[in-house]
Amino acid sequence: REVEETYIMVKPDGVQRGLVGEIISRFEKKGFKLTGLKLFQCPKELAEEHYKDLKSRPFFPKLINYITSGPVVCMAWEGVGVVASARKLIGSTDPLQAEPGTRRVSVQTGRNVVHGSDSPENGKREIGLWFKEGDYVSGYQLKHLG
Ligand code: DAT
Ligand code: MG
Repeated sequence: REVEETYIMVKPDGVQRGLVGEIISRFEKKGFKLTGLKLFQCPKELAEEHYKDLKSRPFFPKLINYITSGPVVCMAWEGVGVVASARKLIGSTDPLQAEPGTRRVSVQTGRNVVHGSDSPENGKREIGLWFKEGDYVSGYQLKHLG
C-alpha cells in the first residue's frame, strides 16, 4: 500500500457535540500525519462543489444547508492506506452520533457526522478544494514515523 492523503471534515453536528478532539486523537494514535487543520465557516459555493456528485439527489439542498449551518473542522491526513483506515476510524463514531432529536436528515438515515474521502483521488481533489497554500503543509517529518 502507498502513502495517500485524505480529507476529513467534522461536520457542524460533530463540532457542536464536541467530537473534534476524539477524531483527531484517533488519527494521531494510528500514527497518521496531520497536514491541514482549521475551523471554517463554509460558503455555499464550496459546499456545492464538494458535494457536486450528489447535485441531482433530492436531499442535496438540505445537505448544503446543513454543511453551511455552522463551523466545520477541516483536516488533511497523510499516511499508508489512510483513506480506507479513515473510513473505519470515523465510522466507529456512530454510537456517539445516534442521539435522537437531531435536525440532521443524514443522521436520521444513519450517515456519519464526519466526512472522509472515499478514494485517494478524491482525497487530493478535496484537499485542493478546502485548503489554500499556507494552511496545508505536507513537507515535514514526524519523528515517530522515522
Ligand atoms: P458518505 O458521507 O458516507 O461519503 P455520500 O458521499 O454518499 O456518503 O453522501 C454524502 C453526504 O450526503 C452524507 O454524509 C449525508 C448525505 N446523504 C447521503 N445520502 C443521503 C440520503 N439518502 N438522505 C439524506 N442525506 C444523505
Ligand atoms: Mg462521500
